[in-house]
Amino acid sequence: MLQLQNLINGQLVPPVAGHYLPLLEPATGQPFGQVPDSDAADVDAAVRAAEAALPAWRAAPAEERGRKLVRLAELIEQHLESLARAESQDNGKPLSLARSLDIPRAASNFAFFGTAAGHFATEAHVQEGVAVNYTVRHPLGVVACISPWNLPLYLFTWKIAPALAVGCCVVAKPSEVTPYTAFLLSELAQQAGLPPGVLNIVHGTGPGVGQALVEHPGIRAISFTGGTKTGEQIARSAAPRFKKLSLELGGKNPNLIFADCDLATAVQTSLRSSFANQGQICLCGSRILVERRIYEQFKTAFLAQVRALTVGDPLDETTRQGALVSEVHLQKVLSYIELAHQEGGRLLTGGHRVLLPGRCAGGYFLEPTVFENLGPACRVNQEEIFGPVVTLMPFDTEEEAVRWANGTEYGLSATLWTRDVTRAHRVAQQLHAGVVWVNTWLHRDLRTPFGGMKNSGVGREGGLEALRFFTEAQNVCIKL
Ligand code: TXE
Repeated sequence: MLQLQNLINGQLVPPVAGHYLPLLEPATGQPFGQVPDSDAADVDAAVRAAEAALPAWRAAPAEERGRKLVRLAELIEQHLESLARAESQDNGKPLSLARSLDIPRAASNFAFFGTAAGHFATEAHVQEGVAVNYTVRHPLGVVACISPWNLPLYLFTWKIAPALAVGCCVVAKPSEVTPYTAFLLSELAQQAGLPPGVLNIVHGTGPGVGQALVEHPGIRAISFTGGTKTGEQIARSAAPRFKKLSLELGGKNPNLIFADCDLATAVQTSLRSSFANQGQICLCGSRILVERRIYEQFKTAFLAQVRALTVGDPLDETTRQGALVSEVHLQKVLSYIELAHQEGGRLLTGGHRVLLPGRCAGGYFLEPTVFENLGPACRVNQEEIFGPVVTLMPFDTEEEAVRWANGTEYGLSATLWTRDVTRAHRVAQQLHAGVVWVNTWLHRDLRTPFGGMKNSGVGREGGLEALRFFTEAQNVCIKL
């Protein structure tokens, strides 16, 4: 049976108290390993190792740090297949998706921030004849990176890479639901030559080791991705200790589809933005608002594609919908399907658990599901479901579409389909969303800031914003 371990001070070690949690495979419902159920003692050992490694790591030239991160990116690429299989086994996503999205983007994170560190400019201001002011951006020190289960290695590395690039040392905690690839990264980090203590990985539950990490006095900043409720809890714990926070939280993202759009592309991309990763991506477009005069046309074409999505064994190359991450999460999503019926929704396709034969008989599978006839204010259109469930709504005016799009507590992303470039700019800038895609979805340029508005988050990750987050600015003034 696979037994994962913590990475502390460059060594793979068991949890101090010797407690473990079971690792379940979502596609089968069967245990395939154990993960440490670490506690405050493990966190303390990790923070002390990070503190010991910090002086040399932060003093190293950015280019030297960067080379190790780029080496780690190369090792991830060399182990792409084994990492993709581990990701698929742990999370339930199709192997094809782990191979094409999750693992390549984890490598890109290290490659991008490994080179960005060398281009991390600062600023100076000259007061002619009086003084020169320049800004020094010092690494914060030992920081915590905490990530969710939906894109395990992708989001884990998305935080770790910029922190290491600017000279911080990291204590990282992956989700206890999908820790496998984070464990495999521990082994690659050692091969890449990261000095002991620079990167430490502790496994365990949120309320257990996660809370201990957030509260530890040696942690200067917390970069968190996960649910809005959890973000609230972390902010409450961090506030009295004046820790810097970056919170990437939930979403309830709208797709606005205008009649002048490229309909075939809008349908095809909406299929991905609705159901990729079984709808378990915070950036998924779960509310599809369609201009009334093409509503029936869009609906017919969209439903035909949804019904063609194969729900199956994630290891099968033809599978487009794998398993949801856990029985608990599957039941949560099924409860929202029941709620949609109660709120007057008309089920257009899906809506049922899928029982597969063979090795996947005990897996957590669900049909991709589409409802219509639900108003913008109902709970199904207000609350994050985080599964393969979307709603279709016809709108009559641009103003109505923008009002509905903005009408939730979230503001993470939005997708806009129109050929009218003036409308694209006008509507995009009215949307309360940290990321707006026009005629595309999930396109990422790592140089750009990423994050949500309203209850979707605080702070920005990605690009120079991420590097800046892990530093604190000092202004030096020289009198002339
Ligand atoms: O989140 P949880 P999950 C959101 C997505 C969904 C959620 C799903 O919208 O709501 O994440 O991921 C740890 N102190 N996003 O269920 O439960 C926990 O162990 C410290 C948004 O995993 O919040 C796990 O490692 N840590 C995002 C992590 O927090 C605690 C993109 C997340 O757990 C803790 C992806 C505590 N008290 C998913 N409690 C975006 N906006 O980009 C839990 N944890």
